[in-house]
Amino acid sequence: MKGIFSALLVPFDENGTIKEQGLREMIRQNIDKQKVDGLYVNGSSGENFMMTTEQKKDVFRIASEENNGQVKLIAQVGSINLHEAVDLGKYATELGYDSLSAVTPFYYPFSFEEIKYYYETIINETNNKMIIYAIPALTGVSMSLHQFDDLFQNEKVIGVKFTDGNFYLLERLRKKYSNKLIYSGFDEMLIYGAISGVDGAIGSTFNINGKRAKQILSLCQEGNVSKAYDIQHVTNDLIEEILDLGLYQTLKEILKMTGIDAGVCKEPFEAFNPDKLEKVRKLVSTFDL
Ligand code: HMN
Repeated sequence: MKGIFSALLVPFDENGTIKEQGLREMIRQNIDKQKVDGLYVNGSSGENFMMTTEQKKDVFRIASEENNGQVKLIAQVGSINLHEAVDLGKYATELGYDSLSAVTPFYYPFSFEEIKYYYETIINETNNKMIIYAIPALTGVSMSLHQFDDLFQNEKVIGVKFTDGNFYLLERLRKKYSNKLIYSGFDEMLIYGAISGVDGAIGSTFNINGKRAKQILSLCQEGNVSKAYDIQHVTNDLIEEILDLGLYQTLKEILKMTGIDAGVCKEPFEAFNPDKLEKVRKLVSTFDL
């Protein structure tokens, strides 16, 4: 369960329908071209929170079929509808997913006891493993070290996807929990996570730039931080441009230019402005994507 996991993008048509063939191509190129160690299915990058339950199940099924046991699969099932989270968790468990993951429940200011109940319910009802998905910038939920201690007491909680810039908390977690998996969540800060000894990383840009991410992680593990920095700098030149142009839309345009039927984003994400296509073309050639 260690290494680089792509947060799988999902191709949609203009009506918000999943483009199945495009999704299969996306999975193939992640495995065959980016050589990722695993896929994080139905995360933020998969526009998960905008899909129907049936669509989420379709994505879980298609990813499992197309992967056919090649790389590790993590199913993000989190939802503020706990019943949906359990239903998706059972479905992904039956499909053989290696672990579940669930975003902390968001929108309402849930107490920590409620958050803990949410995780325990998903774990008990599915009897699968759980990776906590902490992304305070989007959920507003910042958990303390003591709250992680509490969640980590459950042996089914095998780790955390740490999409946060709080490297003090990351260091404390790493020191205390050598037995838990910690995944870095911000691709542009991968090197800091890697220096802190994360086990892996989960990110959207790995769909197109997974090979560089693998290099950053392994160079840090070998102690060659200076070389890892060189690659992080190139990576961040790319990510900066992508963030300026619009994250998920630009990732999909890049993929289309490399022959993948990556579709468009779900509304209300805005459509990609074709005037910017020339910039995307330049990224593909400059960064050899
Ligand atoms: C997911 O849930 O799809 C990803 O794991 C989320 C991942 O942490 C990404 N975060 C978001 O998209 C909000 C990052 O890869 C992020 O896209 C990247 O670092 C660019 O900022």
